[in-house]
Amino acid sequence: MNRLKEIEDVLSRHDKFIIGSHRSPEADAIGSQLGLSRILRQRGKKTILYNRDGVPKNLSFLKGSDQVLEADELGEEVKDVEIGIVVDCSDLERLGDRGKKFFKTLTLINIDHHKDNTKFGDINYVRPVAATTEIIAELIEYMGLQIDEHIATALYSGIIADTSSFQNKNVNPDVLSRASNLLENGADARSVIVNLYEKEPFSKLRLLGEVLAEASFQDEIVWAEITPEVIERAGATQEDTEGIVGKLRSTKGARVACLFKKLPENKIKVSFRSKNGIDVSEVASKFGGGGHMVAAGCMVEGKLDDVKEKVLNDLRERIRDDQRIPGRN
Ligand SMILES: [Mn+2]
Repeated sequence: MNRLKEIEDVLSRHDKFIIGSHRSPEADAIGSQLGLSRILRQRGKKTILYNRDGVPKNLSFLKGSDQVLEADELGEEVKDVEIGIVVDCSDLERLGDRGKKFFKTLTLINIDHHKDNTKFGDINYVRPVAATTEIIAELIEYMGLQIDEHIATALYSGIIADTSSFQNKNVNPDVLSRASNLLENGADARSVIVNLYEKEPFSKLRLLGEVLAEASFQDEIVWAEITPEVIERAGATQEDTEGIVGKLRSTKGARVACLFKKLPENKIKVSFRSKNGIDVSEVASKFGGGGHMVAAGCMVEGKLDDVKEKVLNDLRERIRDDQRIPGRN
C-alpha cells in the first residue's frame, strides 16, 4: 500500500496524537509539527506537541508555537495518546532521553527528509526533499484537505530555513512549486524572513564587525578568530557567534572559510565552510571532529596560535593538492 494512504488511514482511525521533533529545533522541525497539528485539530483530533528544548524565540511568531511542550511539561494527558508522529528527526535519540522513552511505547509514524534516517517508525515516510514541511504539505494535499494561512506560513518557514532562502543545492522545481503553492494559500513570506533573519541583536552585529575587521585571507583560505575578550568588547554572547563563518565563506576567491573560537580550558573550537570542491569534513575528522563536505567542525586542545598554525597548514596542503577545479574563482 502507498505510504501516504497508510498514514492517512492511521490518522483517520485514531483521535489522539503526540507530535515530536528533534532537539535544538529550527523552522523545519517546528513548522512541520505546527502545520500537521493544526490540520489534525481542524479535523477534530487531539494533538500534543513535544520538543525537548521547546520553541526558539525567533519562531514564536508561528501560530500555535506556545503549545509545544518540553519534557517536564508533559502531564497526565499523554496517558491516552494513541499514536506518535515524529517529524524532521533522523533518529529517535534526537527526541531527547525522556521523549525517546515515551515515544518508544507508541505506534510511530516517522516523517522525514534526512538521508541518514534510521527508519525507526512503524510507518516510515522518508523522502530526500529539501524540507520536511514539503512532505507535510504533500500529505495534506493527498488527504484532500485545505491549507489555511497559518499552516502555510509554518510550512513555508521550513522551506526557507532548510534551503537558506533558496540558496542551497537542494533548490529544485519541486520545492519552488511547493513554496509557490503555500504563498497562494496565504503564507506570510515577509514575516518569515523578518523573524528568521532580521531580528538579530545589535550585539551580534558589533561582534561580526570586530571579528571581520581582524580576518585574514591568503592561499584561498579566509580565517578569523574569536576570543572571550572580543565577545566581551562587543557586549555579545556565545550565541552571537553563530553564522560568522558563513559570512567568511562569501569572500570571492576563498575556497575554505575557517573560524577559530577560543573557549575556556585551553580548547579551540574550529568551524569550517567550503566551496569549490574542498571536503572540510576530512580536515575536521583529522582533528577529531566531523561534519559534511561543505560544513564541518572540530574541537582541538591547545593554544590558539598553535592550533591555527596546524589547521591552516593542513588546509594549505589540501588546497595545493587539489587540482580538480583549475578555473575556480
Ligand atoms: Mn529539516
